[in-house]
Amino acid sequence: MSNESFENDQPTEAWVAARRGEFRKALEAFVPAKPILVLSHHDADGLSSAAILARAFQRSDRQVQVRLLGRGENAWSPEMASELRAQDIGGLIVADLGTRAEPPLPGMATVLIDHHVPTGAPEEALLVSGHGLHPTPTTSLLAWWCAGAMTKVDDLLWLAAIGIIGDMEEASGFPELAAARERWGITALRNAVSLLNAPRRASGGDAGPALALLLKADGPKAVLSGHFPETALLQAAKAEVQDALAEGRRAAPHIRNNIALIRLHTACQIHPLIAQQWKGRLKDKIVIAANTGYRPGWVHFAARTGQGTDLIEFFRDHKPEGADPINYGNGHAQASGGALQPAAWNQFVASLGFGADEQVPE
Ligand SMILES: [Mn+2]
Repeated sequence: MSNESFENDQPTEAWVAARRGEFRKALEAFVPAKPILVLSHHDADGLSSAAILARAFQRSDRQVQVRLLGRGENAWSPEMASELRAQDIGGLIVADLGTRAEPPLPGMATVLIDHHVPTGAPEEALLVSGHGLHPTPTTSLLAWWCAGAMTKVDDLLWLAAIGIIGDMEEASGFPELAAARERWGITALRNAVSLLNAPRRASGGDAGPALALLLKADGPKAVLSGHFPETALLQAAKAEVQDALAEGRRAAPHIRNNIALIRLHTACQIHPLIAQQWKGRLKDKIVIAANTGYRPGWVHFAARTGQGTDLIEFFRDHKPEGADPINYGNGHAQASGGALQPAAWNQFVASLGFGADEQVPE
């Protein structure tokens, strides 16, 4: 990333124009006769990023496929590498999935679009990163800026807003959000985000219907209206998550020193929501919501803090043996988490000062 286009760390027009230029140039290395594969995260920001890119490629007469990464999946895992090698693609875009030094598929023309704290800077791929900018653009906004290098995307601005709201950057003051709010209405946008985030949080964990809606809807009202059959699937997922949340809210935090630990056991991905809720009530604590029911053989956890603690550093300082760096302590300074197998979890909570009651069977 070049320094000359920074001004007070804000994403200026010059910064955006420079990224568009780099993106356009990176696409020249994609093989035109073969489909482009977009790998993306299954939350609202990742889904909207994938939809923006896929729709822009379609408008540019490029073949494109989207592969959402679901629970327990990682773009840099050996499983994903072999899945990628088995496909005949002309280029790869990795959106909202983090950043590492090595490309997911060495030798493949690759663009990474992301806003998390990078765990390495790729040499072989283009990195479009919002990290370090204030306010920090979400992946959806970065994707929308990049897509503007290919085609007209004004009508897709609502998708960028979906990611901004989904990643809780609503108060960041991006003019793009203000414009989307004016055109599509903030209530419809917020309600759409809530619905789109439901399927990946539900026990089924399949965000496919949410993506399908974003690939064809012309705005948030079309996501919500029921005109498309996927909306009913999202509503059912949301009802299941609401039930799990109602129960999860009854779990009391266990406190040691400056750590509040909340134990959950549900197939729904509610641990980030529970951690977020307790963060507001336990302002001087690091809140960790741990879920033993999300994926068999694993403890998944979300951490939030309202204080100045850097959670990336906190997790580095308490890293147990056997923690996989891809699945542990990444994300943002005030919103992190991960997944540990029982032995590593037990070591982790013991190092925080918790007793036997927080251990899980190994
Ligand atoms: Mn994101």
